Amino acid sequence: MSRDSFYITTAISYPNGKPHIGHAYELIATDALARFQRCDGKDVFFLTGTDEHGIKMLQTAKKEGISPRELADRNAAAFQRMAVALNASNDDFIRTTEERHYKASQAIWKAMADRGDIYKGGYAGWYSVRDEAYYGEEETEVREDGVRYGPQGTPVEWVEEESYFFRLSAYQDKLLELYESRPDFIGPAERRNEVASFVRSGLKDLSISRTTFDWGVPVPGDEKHVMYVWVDALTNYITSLGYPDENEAKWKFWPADAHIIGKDIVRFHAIYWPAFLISAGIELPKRVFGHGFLFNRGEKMSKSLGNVIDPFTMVEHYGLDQVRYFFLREVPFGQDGSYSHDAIVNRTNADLANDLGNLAQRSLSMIAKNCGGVVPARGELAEADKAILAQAVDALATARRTMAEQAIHQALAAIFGVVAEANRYFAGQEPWALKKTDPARMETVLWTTAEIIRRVGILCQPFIPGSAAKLLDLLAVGEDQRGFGHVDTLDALVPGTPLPAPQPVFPRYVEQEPAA
Ligand code: ME8
Repeated sequence: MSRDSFYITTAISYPNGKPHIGHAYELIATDALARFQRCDGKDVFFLTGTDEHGIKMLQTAKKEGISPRELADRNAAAFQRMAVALNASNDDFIRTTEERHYKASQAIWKAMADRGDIYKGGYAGWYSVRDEAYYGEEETEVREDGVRYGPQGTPVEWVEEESYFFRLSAYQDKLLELYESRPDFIGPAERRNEVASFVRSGLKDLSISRTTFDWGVPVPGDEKHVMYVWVDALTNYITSLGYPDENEAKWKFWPADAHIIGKDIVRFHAIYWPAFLISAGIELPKRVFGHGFLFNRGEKMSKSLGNVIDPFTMVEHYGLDQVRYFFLREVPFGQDGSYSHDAIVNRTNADLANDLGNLAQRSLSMIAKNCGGVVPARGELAEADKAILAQAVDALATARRTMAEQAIHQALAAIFGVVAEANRYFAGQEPWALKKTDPARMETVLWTTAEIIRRVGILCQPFIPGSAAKLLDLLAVGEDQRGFGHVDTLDALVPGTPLPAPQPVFPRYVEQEPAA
């Protein structure tokens, strides 16, 4: 039987600058969602990449005195390095300047044109280069500084030129029907309400080509025009699966299970993208999820504002799994979040170093010292042992339910709830006292604790993959015994199996003394 497939994507980032924490956050979260389904036995395809066309790229390149391609090459390499530094498990990294992507973008254009949804006209209206978005006049306002701004607070400029249009207005009712009949299409719910009310207020046809520059995918049959960057950008999600060659093996992953994107670009994914796909006769993705924005102690970060924290530096400073854990646990996925040095240190020291790290270190050291370095003997399990082991099984059920709706923080809360309870269990059972009074019971308690660590280690893999692997290594759990199917068994840790010498897995963050 073939395994169920699961396709998940991040947005593709503009490589007009280096990656920032917002990009890292989206990649880490999507990676956790992808790894979760892999651990649960699905055949997963996970895509990320860079969105290299558009006026923003062109203008930045001009400012730096290089070509847009040089700019794209330089920064796309940094985004690729970031994916490696974050231990992202993406199966492909797409760059929209690749040949395969030109092919896919021109094919979807032709499919929409064949459907009669593309016509030539003239555009006159407002455009935000920062958002690469067209806005209706009623969405803009002139502020005190005399500059006109769009709804995301970025300046807009007047554009007037020959342009192809997509008949978006013809899709208004179909889109409303879609949001109605598939309430899970857009998440979280507040994003769905925003999108639906925007669509209800009326959709105008969309300008989908430009003639005043040539940095983009040429319009098939009229090479004076290049495609509007969002037409080609959105197409990346099917380029990677081999579109338009639907015989290509990877096409089985379509439709996508989830597009994970930031809340600022939900409009493109929940309005334009389904309209393009319906027009081109392609199935719709199952879900578009708009996560929140990260703020540095409450301040919005952006390349243009220049208050960007480098994800590489952050990982080097706090440790990769510490950064991954902090963002996934601390910020309810879907809401905005803030980070600060103190919040990262407090959260990771409390949950990783103290709760999980100490529990593992204390129990495994006791096993090394008192049980001859092998998996302890398991006597009959007491109610307390069974209760804590059952809690890990419940946490898996909770994690499955919450991860299916991208509530990553809730999945982690359930898993670390087990860790907190396991600490109470360990303290309450006092295996160090049992050593003298009831050594057989001590072994059972240590076995149960090791078994809890095995279960938690398996459950933690999607979120903190490197550290979870170390924990499972310390328990000599085989590589093929680490899927979620192996959580609910009492037969995995076989008494008498030799264990490696215990090693601390989660170092405590210690504040450095300021230099004298
Ligand atoms: O929007 N916090 O690219 P991009 C959290 N190329 N997420 C953030 C963030 C922050 N401070 N800043 C940005 C684009 N993001 C387009 C996407 S998809 C076909 C094309 C998120 O480099 C943002 O919401 O501006 C988006 O999902 C992703 O990072 C890339 O942003």
